[in-house]
Amino acid sequence: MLAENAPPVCAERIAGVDFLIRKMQKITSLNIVRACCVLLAFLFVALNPNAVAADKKKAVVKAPPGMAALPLELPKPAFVGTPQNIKGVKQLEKPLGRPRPPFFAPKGVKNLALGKKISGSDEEPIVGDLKMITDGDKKAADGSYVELGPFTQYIQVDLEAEKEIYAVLFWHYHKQARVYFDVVVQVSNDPEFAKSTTIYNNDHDNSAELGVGKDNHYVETSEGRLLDAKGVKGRYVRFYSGGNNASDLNHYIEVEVYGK
Ligand SMILES: [Ca+2]
Ligand SMILES: [Ca+2]
Repeated sequence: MLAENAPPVCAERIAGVDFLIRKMQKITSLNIVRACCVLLAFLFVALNPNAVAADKKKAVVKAPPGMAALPLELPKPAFVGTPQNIKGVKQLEKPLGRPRPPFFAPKGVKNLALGKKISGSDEEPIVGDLKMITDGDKKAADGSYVELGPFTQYIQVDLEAEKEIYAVLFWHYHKQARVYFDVVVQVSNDPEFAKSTTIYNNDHDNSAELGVGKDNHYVETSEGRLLDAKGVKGRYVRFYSGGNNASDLNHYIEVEVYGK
């Protein structure tokens, strides 16, 4: 009985196995073709001279003659991503979404504020000491910021001589995303600021009575706020603020004044 039925079963099985082998071979060949296509596409993009040139251009922004990028040392970020808790702030600058590009200033420019004397409208801060504002520590942590009283307050750096100022960089607070109000930065040769040059002002309603400002509100980050001071001459730099979106208080972690 079995012997009679055996040949057709065997032939059927062999045909089935043969079909499976051919199917597998077909699938394998298809996968090889697919892998080759991916590899070719990758090589085309990677070795394309235009793509390579564009990549190099992106990586190296050349300094104009006689200029160099400011040698900034930034603290570690304390938060990442787009802040969600800031609502109802008018003229709020959108975060760049990538690191700030280099800032070029004449060669030899350095941070003149490091270790320099700080005075201000609140010489007995609620937290910390004014000298912490130029001590080089820019960390977001508690113990690294100075907390001044509420409403409009200022701090002032004495560079000890008239200097050409090319950039000003400052951190109010960067443990969480915050917006400080009435941020005004002025340069003067007069410690009383009877005459001064304003290099930043985002007091849009003149509540600080220093003039109506047109500059943007911005979110504090570990990159700090970098201002182009365009070579303005002066010995003193004054920083105003009028509270922030979280409280009426004012804070400083560090200020830097780049010049020569
Ligand atoms: Ca500091
Ligand atoms: Ca205001």
